[in-house]
Amino acid sequence: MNIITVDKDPRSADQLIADEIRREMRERKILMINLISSPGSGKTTLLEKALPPLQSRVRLAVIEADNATTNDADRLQAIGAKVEPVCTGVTSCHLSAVATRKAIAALGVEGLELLVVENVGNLVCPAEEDIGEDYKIAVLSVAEGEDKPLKYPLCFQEASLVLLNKIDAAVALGADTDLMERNVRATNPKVEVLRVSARTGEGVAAFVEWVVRRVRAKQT
Ligand SMILES: Nc1nc2c(ncn2[C@@H]2O[C@H](COP(=O)(O)OP(=O)(O)OP(=O)(O)O)[C@@H](O)[C@H]2O)c(=O)[nH]1
Ligand SMILES: [Mg+2]
Ligand SMILES: [Zn+2]
Repeated sequence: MNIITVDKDPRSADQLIADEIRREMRERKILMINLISSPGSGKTTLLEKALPPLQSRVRLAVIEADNATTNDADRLQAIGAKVEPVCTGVTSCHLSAVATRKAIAALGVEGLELLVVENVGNLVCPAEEDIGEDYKIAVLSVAEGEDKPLKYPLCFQEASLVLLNKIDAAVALGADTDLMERNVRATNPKVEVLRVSARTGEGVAAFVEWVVRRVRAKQT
């Protein structure tokens, strides 16, 4: 069987814009993280738990990308975060570098130390797109099935950190969390993995420390 592969042109217009964003964030010493995952893995719930302790230590803002609705942006605004919603439109399944640049301009990032992006829920395209971030962080919930890292490897290969979420529900779901973590490491042996529950708050402090360490590292 012939398998057709499609490679991305590294000099595409989008890539040039991502490079521009990365340069601006380097000059401004702003750490930019990009949360990617399938729909419903718990990105927004994790941010609802992690942003209050993060906001007491670093100046941050959030870009919230969704197909439709500003539901997630509203949720984060409700906890006092500065948020720029981006509706990608129902036919677009990821945040592009172009849309990210527009959101950065609308937000006004002067004086920030951290820019958090919640990408559209989708295990494929957001992993392919460079939006100029320092780190992609993949959120994988134990409800999704242990084989997901093997079936959608790019998401985990591109990530520097994997948050294994909903561990509070692992027993009820009969999920094998150790196998899931092994499958994550099989796709990316260098990746860091933190087990968390956005519901109970377990592991969220470790995630906050992971982010703050990198915010400070970028400033030195
Ligand atoms: N039991 C449990 N449920 C969780 C946890 N985190 C999130 N949820 C639930 O999972 C559902 C989806 O959570 P969201 O935070 O909206 O997920 P999301 O990844 O932001 O979803 P999209 O933005 O649509 O991709 C909600 O019903 C949450 O309450 C967790 O740690 N444990
Ligand atoms: Mg969300
Ligand atoms: Zn897409």
